[in-house]
Amino acid sequence: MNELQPGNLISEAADMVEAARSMVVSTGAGMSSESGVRTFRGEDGFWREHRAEDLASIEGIRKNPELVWEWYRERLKACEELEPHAGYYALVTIQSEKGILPLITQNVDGLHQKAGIEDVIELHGNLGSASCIDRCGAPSVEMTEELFEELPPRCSCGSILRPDVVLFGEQLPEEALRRAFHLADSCDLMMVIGTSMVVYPASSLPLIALQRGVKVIEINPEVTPLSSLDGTISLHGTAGSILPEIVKVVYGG
Ligand code: BV8
Repeated sequence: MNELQPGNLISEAADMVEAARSMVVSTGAGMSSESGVRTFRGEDGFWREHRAEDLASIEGIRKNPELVWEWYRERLKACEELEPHAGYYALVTIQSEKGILPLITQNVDGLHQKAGIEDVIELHGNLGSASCIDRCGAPSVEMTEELFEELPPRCSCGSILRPDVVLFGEQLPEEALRRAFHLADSCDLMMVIGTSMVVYPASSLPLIALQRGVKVIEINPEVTPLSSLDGTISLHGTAGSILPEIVKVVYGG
């Protein structure tokens, strides 16, 4: 890990962003937290009181349907009511300056797209729809506020619905995963923002880049398993403050 002072780290990261010809970004729940979406394990994390697998899994939904749907209602509201913070728009600037900025995310709240980031690879799906937990064959239903009038929402067959996100123990969408691994395997710089590096296979992406000798810029107020690895430049601060600082050094304004 680089021991330079934060100020120097920002200019070091800025130089790397400017020089990169095939930069890729990877984000976790911490990217959304300054927009008002609680993280899973961070300071105010939702999962501080609950275990991840007890909620974001088929067994968890069957066991705690109301609790899990409360959590998804909170995130659905984020999609509709909350606004992306300055960090998202800093990424939009890099995207427009570089012409392309593939962004891999573990988040399902759609905030990257809301900010105008174009090439978003959703590893764990999104909150667009829900389907029958017993796979009765009824079509998926759109995730709207009306769906939450009765908790948990039910399928026309009477079973409870599950959000069409990737739950623990479920395979990730094939094309999204293929592209994510390809980008980790071909980028010349990876920026990892707001992830605790707990969930696999998302957590393996920066490790693939590091193994190729590619630098990884980490933006996270907390230390993670990524922070101390050779090749990682760890900027210990928030996405909403650090990203605009990097963009200011590289592109002015
Ligand atoms: C799979 C659903 C094949 C949608 C989610 C044992 C060892 C290793 C792996 C496993 C194992 N047993 C099972 C596994 C595999 C398992 C897994 O990884 N388990 C973990 C818990 C050990 N993975 C899977 O099951 C995946 N599928 O591998 O398929 C398979 C099949 C069967 C059996 C085995 C393998 C599916 C994983 C997807 C699960 N679905 N979500 C939703 O509701 O969101 S996971 C969910 O939690 C998120 O999608 C995300 O991935 C994860 C949360 O992680 P983070 O995004 O990192 O968020 P977190 O809160 O943890 O951290 C936030 C960070 O931000 C903190 O560090 C904080 O400091 C920082 N932060 C806070 N504020 C800011 C900030 N940073 C910057 N700025 C700020 N302002």
